Amino acid sequence: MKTLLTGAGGLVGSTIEADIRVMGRTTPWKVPLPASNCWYDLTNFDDTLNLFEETQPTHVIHTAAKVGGLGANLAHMGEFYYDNMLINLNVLEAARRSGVTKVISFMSTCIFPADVKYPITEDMLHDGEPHSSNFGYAYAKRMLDVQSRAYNEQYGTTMVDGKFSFGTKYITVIPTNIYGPNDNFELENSHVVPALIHKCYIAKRDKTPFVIWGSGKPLREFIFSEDVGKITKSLLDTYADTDPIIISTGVEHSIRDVVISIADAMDFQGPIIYDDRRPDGQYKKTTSNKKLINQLPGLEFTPLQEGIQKTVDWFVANYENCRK
Ligand code: GFB
Repeated sequence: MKTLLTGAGGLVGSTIEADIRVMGRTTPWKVPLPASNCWYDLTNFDDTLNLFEETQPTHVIHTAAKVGGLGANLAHMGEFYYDNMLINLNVLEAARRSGVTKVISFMSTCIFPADVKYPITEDMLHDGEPHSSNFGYAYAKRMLDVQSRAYNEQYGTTMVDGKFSFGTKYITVIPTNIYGPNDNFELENSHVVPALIHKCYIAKRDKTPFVIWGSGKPLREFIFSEDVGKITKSLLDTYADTDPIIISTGVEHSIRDVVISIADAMDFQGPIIYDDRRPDGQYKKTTSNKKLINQLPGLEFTPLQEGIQKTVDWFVANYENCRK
């Protein structure tokens, strides 16, 4: 087995061991890379095919994507659609042409229909429009499920010397809001946890208020990146189905809960302001993690406060060089 990991420098990718670790050439990466990492532009098919022909992997964990938080998706809807469509089409087609048998691709719980009954389950994926705040990204990500199923349909089982042999078994996982070390902490375009950690750091350093977007009332399920890395490796080894699988803790927290956890972890005592001129985005996206727990019984998740403390400690220790 020879595993290739795309998005190796990213939030989830940095928690996963792999034989070939691929960084995105478009990533403005500030942290010096270990020499073993290689750089490819996955929005370019020839570059991507060259990567697979050079390395000949048998399994792929595909985490590479153009990602961002609420602010970034609202401001760059078209780019999020275009870049992610190219990356996903290229990686799955290059994998297929190179004879890769198993691919795990990453989608996200924000791509489910906005108007849906809760808790969300995997079979609701295409039951309606995604939330208006990120429909470009959401539709591009949903096509990973379509492309994986289409390939399994056409290339899933092949006849070799008159005998059935398994071809592509391409699956998708659907994690909820992931947070942890090595994230993008950029103030305007990153996800809520890294953005607020960076803001709280500045508020404490400059003795200014800690400003939160929106009301703080929306609910999110947050999962620590190291847990997602472990779960992904287990699924790569054990998950034999081809339907998508949600990766979430099944525990919801309000944005206000997160704010308090970050202020505690940073030992911030100053004023906290909720700026209702900024959007709340989707109110909630409660998911069911029943399928995951059935697949990996006894699974334990890092509690929010512990994960936040680890992320704050990493950010403070790596402030000079991290993505911000
Ligand atoms: O992670 P986030 O930006 O995106 O979280 P989504 C947005 C929520 O956090 C909204 C609140 O309720 C915001 O009002 N928030 C408060 C903030 N302060 C801030 C801040 O300073 N920055 C940010 N970013 N939010 C994501 C998708 O949706 O869900 C991703 O954009 C991904 O693509 C992820 O799929 C799972 O949670 O709304």
